[in-house]
Amino acid sequence: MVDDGASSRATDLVSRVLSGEQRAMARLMTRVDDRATGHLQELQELHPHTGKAYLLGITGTPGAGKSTLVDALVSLLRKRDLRVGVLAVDPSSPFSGGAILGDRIRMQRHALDPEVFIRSISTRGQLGGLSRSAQDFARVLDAGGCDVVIVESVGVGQDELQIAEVVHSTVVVLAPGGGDDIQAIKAGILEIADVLAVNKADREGADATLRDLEGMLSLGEGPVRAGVGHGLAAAPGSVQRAPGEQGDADPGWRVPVLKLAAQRGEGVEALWQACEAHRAHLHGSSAGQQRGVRRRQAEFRRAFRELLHEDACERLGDKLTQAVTRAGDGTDPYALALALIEGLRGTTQPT
Ligand SMILES: Nc1nc2c(ncn2[C@@H]2O[C@H](COP(=O)(O)OP(=O)(O)O)[C@@H](O)[C@H]2O)c(=O)[nH]1
Ligand SMILES: [Mg+2]
Repeated sequence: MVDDGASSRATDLVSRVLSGEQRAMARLMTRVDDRATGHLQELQELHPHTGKAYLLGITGTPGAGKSTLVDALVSLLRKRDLRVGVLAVDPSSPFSGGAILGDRIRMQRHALDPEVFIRSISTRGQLGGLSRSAQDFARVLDAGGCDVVIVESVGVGQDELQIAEVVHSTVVVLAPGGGDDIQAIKAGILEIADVLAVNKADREGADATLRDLEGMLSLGEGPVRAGVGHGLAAAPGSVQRAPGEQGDADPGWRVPVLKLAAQRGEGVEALWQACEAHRAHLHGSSAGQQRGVRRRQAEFRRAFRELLHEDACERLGDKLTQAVTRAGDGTDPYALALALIEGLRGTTQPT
């Protein structure tokens, strides 16, 4: 955990990242993943060069069309000559740490573009792994000159809630039919939406899903407002967040509800405009400032928790391994953990 002796190499790698070299960015991300010696110093060296990129989260039910949307967004952003990073979270393969094949194939037309960087993230069982990787990787992409960093995550479990802490704006994508949208709503992912999108508008059922969604939103905390004019066809509406609602209560922002046909690229432009509007809103509002503060506090907490844990493991060394063995005998795990911590206290305090 402690950085030692890697400083000249670190500086070289960092300066290559700062000059936007893709291979250097990939290398640094791998070093971060591996917790390689010196990686903390490298991240620290990057820090002053970050804060410029717009971090956009795309989440929603599996199969809703998130990757298709990301692909279309990348095309749109490239037309505007923006440099784009894509981080894809793959909770389905916690052991592989590898790329998501389908998404890779889908995005292959961008893969050769030197202005597009695509990387998958897996948690690898690290403490706070997903959000930490997303945050650190986004930082590398930011420092490497990406104007926009898109983080795609599946709206299942706690993952997307963690990701929402990392990004500036969150788009929740739902698709008609199958009841997945209802599940998503139950799982609370609507609460993290800054922009809502119903994809596959080319299919039957999109309008019904939209109506369901509106019904639920009006039953929930936020009153449904009149249409705002986003997306395809008639805009279904927007939602005002209620004060005290879970997540970032932001009474100044109406969550637009958009219709999309990502596969045909329809509605993508309107969706990007809604994201830009949210970005501008965050920039100019106290709610945006508060959100920034909360994001940095969450990041600090994660950093502190992880480094504390690593430090403790390092100092315990063999004692930890022995304790794990003893725990297998049926020893009370809490008593064992407390005893170890008590032992650590002894090592930090002068006798
Ligand atoms: N009909 C239709 N299918 C779509 C649309 N967008 C994506 N799909 C399809 O939906 C499936 C899942 O898409 P994908 O982007 O992988 O979803 P993800 O799991 O949310 O990332 C794929 O077969 C896509 O081709 C759309 O606008 N209309
Ligand atoms: Mg996907």
